[in-house]
Amino acid sequence: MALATLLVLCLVFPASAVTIATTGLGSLNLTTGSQDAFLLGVNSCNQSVNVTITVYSSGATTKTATIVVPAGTTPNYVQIPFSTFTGTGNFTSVGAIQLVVNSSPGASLVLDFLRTSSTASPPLVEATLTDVVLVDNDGNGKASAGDPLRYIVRINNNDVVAKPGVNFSAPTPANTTLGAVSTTPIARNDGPPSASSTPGQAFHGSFNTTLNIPAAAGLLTNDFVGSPAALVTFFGGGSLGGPITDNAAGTSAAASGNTLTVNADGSLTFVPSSTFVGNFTFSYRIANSGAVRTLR
Ligand SMILES: [Ca+2]
Ligand SMILES: [Ca+2]
Repeated sequence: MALATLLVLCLVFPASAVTIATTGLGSLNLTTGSQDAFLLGVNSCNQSVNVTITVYSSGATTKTATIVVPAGTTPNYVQIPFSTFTGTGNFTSVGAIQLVVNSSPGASLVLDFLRTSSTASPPLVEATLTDVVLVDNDGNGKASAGDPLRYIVRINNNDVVAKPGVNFSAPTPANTTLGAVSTTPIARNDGPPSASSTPGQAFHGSFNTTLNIPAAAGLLTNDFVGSPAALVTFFGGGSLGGPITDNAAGTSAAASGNTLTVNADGSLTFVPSSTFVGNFTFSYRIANSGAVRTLR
């Protein structure tokens, strides 16, 4: 699986004066892995805007290119080859990258990412690996012998089609002892297959009858609980109203004469009012020690 370089950038609008730390990236080589272009990911853009990218090299030289991000269907990807940049700088010893967006009043541009890429769109499935010094024991601002690091792998499905069976493998980085590995849980929707469910279908209850869903058939059964295994932490919203954090797992919440109890293991009990007919919806949140995911 490909590992893409993901860059954290300074986004600058012309009206605001921002001082650029032109050595902050520490002489980063953007051509590593035969990369020869930037790829700008655009989440939304309601009108055509100009984006100027300036690459600050060591020695205070710069490379600059201006591109047009078109309005229209998104997500959109705009590739900017290094060869289209002008100036005396380079891409092999980079200290900073600056984006300046020029637009008319009323323009709305939401950028997703700027990364190096030799292709015109990201791979359908990709993984990014980032690392951070968790404790800088000697205070030198970088990884040293004995400093604990945290590596974070993010796997993206950039396609509109589900990708089951994705595996990630990577060697442990040199001079690193691998410690605890945690994975982020993913919650998936539950409920009957249609709004007009029938007896016998999942999460379907009978008129004026308490519905008991055991953990083995509960909210977590179709979720990826991650590691360490996530549990339900909160529930709310939907027919219950209010935010999802209104109710802690293990408690009961009432709405219009109905009572819902959701437990940490994903089991639940729904006691309908004597006249209740229809759909009763809510959201729940699952979390482990590493991350939080929310879904209905
Ligand atoms: Ca250090
Ligand atoms: Ca679920």
